[in-house]
Amino acid sequence: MSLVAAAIAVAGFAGAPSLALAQDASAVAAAAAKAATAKPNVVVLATGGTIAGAGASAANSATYTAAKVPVDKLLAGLPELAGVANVKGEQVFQIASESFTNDNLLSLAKRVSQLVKQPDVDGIVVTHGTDTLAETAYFLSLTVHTDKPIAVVGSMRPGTALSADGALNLLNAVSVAASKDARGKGVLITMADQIQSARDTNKDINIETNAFQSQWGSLGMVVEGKNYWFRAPVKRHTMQSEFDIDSITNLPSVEIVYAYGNVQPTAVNALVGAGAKAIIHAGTGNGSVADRMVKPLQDARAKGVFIVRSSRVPYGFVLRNAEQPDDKYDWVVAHDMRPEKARILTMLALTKGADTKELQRMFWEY
Ligand code: DAS
Repeated sequence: MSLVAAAIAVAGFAGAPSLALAQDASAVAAAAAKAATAKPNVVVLATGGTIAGAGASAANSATYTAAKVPVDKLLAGLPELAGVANVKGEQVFQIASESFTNDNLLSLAKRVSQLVKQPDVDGIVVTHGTDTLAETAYFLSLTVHTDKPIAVVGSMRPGTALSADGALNLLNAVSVAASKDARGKGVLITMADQIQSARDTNKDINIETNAFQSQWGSLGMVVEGKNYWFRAPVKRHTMQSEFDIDSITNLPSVEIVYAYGNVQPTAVNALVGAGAKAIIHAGTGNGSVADRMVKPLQDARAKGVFIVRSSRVPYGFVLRNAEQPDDKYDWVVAHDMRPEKARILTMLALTKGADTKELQRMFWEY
């Protein structure tokens, strides 16, 4: 139905309109068209996850299949979006995010980079599984050169469940992506009404809707379409980043070793043998390394494999030369980066041929 016909239908006029009515209707149509052009243009790139999930019944809030609902259905199920922005959807992937690969990261980031260059695109939303959402969001923050808002969003419950969180999360994400005051703040994670920095936000709770937390706190909140800001990021991102997805075609093998009581060097030796270019050591405490692990890691370093000391402890940050003589061993510390995010930054650093000194600088700056 055309806008004019719709206007007439809404006005309750039946049959052929008089000239006056037709003029009213065309004025309504013109106003509607003007309003549409006045609204920001947001592209929603869908990759799968719970936000696209479906369960067998409304009582299934935790038992469901992820990555089922296509983006057009997601958007059609949220008519409130029309009041926020002109929204277009693209189905980039349809996968549960635990299955994301480096190739998925590269192709998604390249698509985002293409779209943000378009003058008719004002903001981007990426819908994503929550399991690796924070890694993807950080990767985008490090590699996409734009100050346009990019909001990454997921949900902890499928849309079929009672008190599903996906619809409001998606509405909020589009609202933030459409906001001028969200420009220049780096890639954002918008879950449970929070606006958080991709850099230091992680999935800290695996069964609650407020799953995403940052030890440094949210940047702000989005409530009924309005953003309330309380702080801004101080680390480099997007426009200030030295990494550019448009010039990256491959990501090197950077792997993670998790420390625990009785840990053995088996994994380290296997990863070095498999050609890892760097190993992120997710140590205990402040990035501690078991005495029996020091030599295997030194041997790896001697073979040219970078060693980055991170921690399995979620909050705080690893001090350089505290638990281990990093200067002497030529190792790097991951600062406050979780192991899986330290891996993202290290992969990108190695695409630039960074040495240990450069890699450590990047951990202080990003
Ligand atoms: N399997 C999870 C994922 O795709 C589901 C989710 O929480 O989004 O990350």
